[in-house]
Formats: sequence, C-alpha cells, structure tokens
Amino acid sequence: MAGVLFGPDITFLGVPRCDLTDESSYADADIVILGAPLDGGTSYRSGARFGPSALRQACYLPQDGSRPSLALRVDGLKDLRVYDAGDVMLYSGDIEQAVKMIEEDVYKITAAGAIPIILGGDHTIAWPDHTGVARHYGFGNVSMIHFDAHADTGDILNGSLVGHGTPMRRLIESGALRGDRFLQLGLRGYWPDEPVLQWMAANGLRSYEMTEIVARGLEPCLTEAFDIATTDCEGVFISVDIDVCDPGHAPGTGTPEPGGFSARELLDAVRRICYELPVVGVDVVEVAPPYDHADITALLGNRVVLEVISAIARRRKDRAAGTTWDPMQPLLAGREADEQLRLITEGEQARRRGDGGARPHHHH
Ligand SMILES: [Mn+2]
Repeated sequence: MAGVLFGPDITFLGVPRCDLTDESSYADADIVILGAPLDGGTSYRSGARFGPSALRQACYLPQDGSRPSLALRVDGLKDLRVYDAGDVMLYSGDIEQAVKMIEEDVYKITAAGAIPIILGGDHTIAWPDHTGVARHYGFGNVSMIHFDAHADTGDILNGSLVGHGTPMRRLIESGALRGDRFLQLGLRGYWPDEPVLQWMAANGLRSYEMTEIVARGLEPCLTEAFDIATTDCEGVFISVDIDVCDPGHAPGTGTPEPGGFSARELLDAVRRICYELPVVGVDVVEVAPPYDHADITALLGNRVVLEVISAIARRRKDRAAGTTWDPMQPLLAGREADEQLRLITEGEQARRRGDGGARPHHHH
C-alpha cells in the first residue's frame, strides 16, 4: 500500500492517490507526484526528510484537488490526470539503498508515460530522479536545467560518493546526463573549489552565476539555456533546489546562501520552462521545514510544483488548439461582462426602489 513516511496520510493538495505496486492505478496518469523524504545526504543541516509532507499541504485553500490558475487560466490538477504515489519508504541512514529505491519508482512512473514530480528530500535525489527518467528516454537524451546556489558537482564529499553535493557529478559520469546539456542557474557564494570548476569546464557545463544573471537579465539567460537544453535531446528535466532563492524568500533550507532569486523570479522561470519546453521530469528539493519561518519556504515549494503542473496543462491545451498563452491578456477579458453588468444594474435599481433586489453572486 502506498502511503507517506511521516505525518498525516495526505496527497498533494488532495489529488487522488495511486500505488506504484499496482500499475493500473496510474496507467492513465499525465503526472505522478512522489515523495522522497531523504536527508541522509546533507552536509550541514538535515531536516529535508520533512519536505514532502510540507510541500503537499502548504496552502491556505482546501485540499480539494483543484487549483484554477489566475495567470494560466487552466486548472492543472483537474485538466491533467495528476496522482500522488506517496513516499518512497526509504531509510535516510542507508543512502545507497535509498537512491536505488527512488530510481526504481521514478523509472516506473516514466515508463508508464507520465511525468514524475519528485518532492525532496535533499539534493542527493537528483541522481536517481534524472537517472530514472533517462533510463526510459535513453542516456544522454534528457537535458537538465538546474536551479541552485550550489553546483552540486563535487566528487567525494565527507568520504562519500553519494550526497547532496555530488549528484550532478554522478549523473554526468554515468552518462545519464550529458555535461554539455546541463544548465545551471543561480550559482553564488564560496563553493566549489578550483579543481571542481575545472572538471565542470572540461565536461562542457554551462553555469549561470547569479552575477551573470543580474548583469544580463534572467530572460536572455533562460532563452540561451533553452536553446542548449533542446538541442539533440528529447526532453528536459528541471531540478529546483529551493536554496536558489534568497534566504529571505526561502529560509527553510539546509545550506542557505544569501543573494539569490526572488520567489517571483523562480516561479516566472519555472512557468516559462514548463510552457515552452518538453519537460519530462521535475524535482523540488532542499525544503527543510525545521528551519522554516511562517511556512515561507514550504509555500514557495508548493507553488513551484503548482506552476509546473499549470504550465504543462496550458502548454498541452495550446498545442492541441493551436493557440498561444498571452500574459498581457487581462484576466477579466472575454468573460460574461454584459451579464455581470445587467445583474449589477438590476441590483442598483432594486436598492433604489428599496426592495433589496437580486444581487450578483460572488465567487471566490
Ligand atoms: Mn543543491
């Protein structure tokens, strides 16, 4: 039976549960959400094991499996078949076993034709997450766009090949991910050191430092990254380390680094990727609720997942209809303006007559 490792047995915002041991429960899925409550790979503050549970529920609206997007004018949770497979029942103290279990579950989801969205967990999981997807599409066929303050390309950290500072190195060494189809955005701070940077350069990585993004603007950097990510690759995997955002926007994380993206910049970038590119897998990692304040980080992570789902829904709708989403189209354009005006006018006339009259319904 599928379930969650900690806390109340809930699904992401109330979407239906599926069970990865029962193929029929997710055979028709467009998207399957999977929790990977692993924090045995952290080098500093642990606590990301509580990420999946926080990401599933951080929201002020009911857990009703429906979220109509004001910006994208779709209800991703309803327009797509979205299931939550619960958590990988892993042990954070046995990281080698944990990454194998995660990879198998991600592969199952991808092989069923669905897009996996993995809720971390620390960034160790990017290794099995991308590998599970690449096993289906072919090694080297899935590029990666990686949001992070840190490069995560270390070789051996604290004596271990497996950890949250090394997943991208493991992916590139195994051939699952091509170094020259790996785009990093948001790097800053004081790590890694020169030998690691030399390894990155030798393997053709393209890393956009925060300083470059500020100097050039985020949009041109994204456009350039999109071109690289879609050349000779079938799909794009997005790995979002929440610490790409400034600690003021995402305090609840294990290795915060000041000077990062705003929450809005991250959501805008994720929306653009999922609308414009063939996204085949996503993970949202390093949300560590023990260090959070007022659920700021959990709420942002929840919205990153929703933005992914909404933008994929809108992409599919537009591709089927031959239309294009226009962010400059006013929210209220094209609605039943005449009918609303009639109701308002009737109500005002009735109030003048003093009989209360019919009032328009207000939907929240
Ligand atoms: Mn990371």
